[in-house]
Amino acid sequence: MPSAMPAYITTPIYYVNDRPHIGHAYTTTVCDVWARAMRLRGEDVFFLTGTDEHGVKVEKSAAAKGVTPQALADENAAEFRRVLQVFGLSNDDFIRTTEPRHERQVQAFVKRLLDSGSVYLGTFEGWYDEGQEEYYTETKAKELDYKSPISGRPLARATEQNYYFRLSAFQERLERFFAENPGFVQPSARQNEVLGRLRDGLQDVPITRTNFTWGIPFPGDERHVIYVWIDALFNYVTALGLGEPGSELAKERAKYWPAQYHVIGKEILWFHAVIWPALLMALELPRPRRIHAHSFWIADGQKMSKSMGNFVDLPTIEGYFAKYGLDAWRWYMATQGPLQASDADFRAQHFHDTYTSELVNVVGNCPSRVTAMIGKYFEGRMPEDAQRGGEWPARCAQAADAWQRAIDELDLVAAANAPMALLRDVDAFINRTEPFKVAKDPARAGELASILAQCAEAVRIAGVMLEPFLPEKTAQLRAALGGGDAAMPFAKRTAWGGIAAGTALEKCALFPRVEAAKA
Ligand code: ME8
Repeated sequence: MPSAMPAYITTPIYYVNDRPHIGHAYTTTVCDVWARAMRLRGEDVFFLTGTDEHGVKVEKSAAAKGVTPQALADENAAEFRRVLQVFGLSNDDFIRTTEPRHERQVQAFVKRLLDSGSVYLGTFEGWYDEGQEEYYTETKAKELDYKSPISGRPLARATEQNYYFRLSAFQERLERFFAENPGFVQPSARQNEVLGRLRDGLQDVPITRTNFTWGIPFPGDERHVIYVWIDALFNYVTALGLGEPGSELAKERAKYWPAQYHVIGKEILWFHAVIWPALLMALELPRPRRIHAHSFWIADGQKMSKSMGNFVDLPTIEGYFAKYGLDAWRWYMATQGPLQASDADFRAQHFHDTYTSELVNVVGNCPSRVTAMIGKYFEGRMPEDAQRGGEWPARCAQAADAWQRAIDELDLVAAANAPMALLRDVDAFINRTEPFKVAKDPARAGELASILAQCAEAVRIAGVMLEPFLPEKTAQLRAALGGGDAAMPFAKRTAWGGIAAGTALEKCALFPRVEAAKA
């Protein structure tokens, strides 16, 4: 049964001054696996991604290329869109912050903040990190030795009149909110960081800029443009039409708010865990249910960075697709990635070993063994199981339960492990019952039929749970096991007895062995 609460999941919106790389692919794939899993459960899912197109960085990159910021944004947004297609990602919309629907609503929200007194005009004296477009007070700048914590470049002295968001007024409400929602930020190590910084006390934040023009004009004072981060955070609600209640967009999509998950990298946690909830409080809108801040992919033990130029880039990723297939890439992202509190090292050899030990040796080999034996001993027809599954129905139900609980927690490793453990159990069952020996004794034909029917059915059920991770290969597996209605809800699809006796089954080979990567 679809639950009454729709499921909304978002990625960060990506800067268009950069080409898509493993980091973008990663977060979007994590969200895609979750979105597919929730659809499989029959939930009403909305999965959003998009591009963050304003700000001084885009303005500067465009100037360096001799094109307008809009032209640069158009080109790179198109590239991000193309990449999503190549990756087979199933997002329901792609929002761009230069779209009129977004700009109009951001202005409407900022106007509301101004009218309610949450935004005011003030003067700032302090330090500015140009690369990050971030301002620091004297105290903070001193702590940083007057250098950007990100790029290491010197901070610039700045005096500016700006509009400010009264963040300080939300100190107590935020503290209460965190106390009442202990799981708001995941993993918990990240929540502790936020709480620590919150205890230092909140200061009002400037939310406009006057030193460049590539941004959304501040309503009523067009010398100012809205700070790119404020503009960007609102994408999560402008895509749903929340800034224009009563609009067609809102009628269709307002039901998706609040988001169940904002999935982000840990470097942008403060904006999502503190500034965003405070903005929503000021607007009297519900807060998202969870912020999941994952860690980073690093490469061969080193931080990937734009300046080092060692990001696993698109051509490299496409090389993996060519060699191992798209599903193998998704599997590595989802099961070996930095979803929790530690970084994950991307290594070609590790990719290869994971492919071989999990996809070739288990997900590929187990169905191949089972369908081959059914081919050999039962002319490729699903045998009749007089034991009605024996202990397997309970074992499969337990795996499906574990899978569901893991998906609720965005624990993709545990969600992948549920069907993997099932397949390993099937392998162990085959090794223990030795159907190839049983087959030699005609008196044991019934036993043989039960063993293989149980294996085939357990494999089918594991396949359902693997669908969000391996959409292409599990479609092949489904076809080999006689098809079945992929649109049925998860509970029905994982119930025992989906393959009727007599159904024609085909031998399937899902993951070919691939030669080891060169060091
Ligand atoms: O920050 N490992 O955009 P962005 C894993 N526009 N994930 C990584 C990664 C890595 N090494 N590097 C990047 C922005 N990411 C803003 C966001 S949201 C309202 C505005 C992923 O293009 C990760 O999700 O720099 C990170 O948060 C995001 O890319 C940053 O993308």
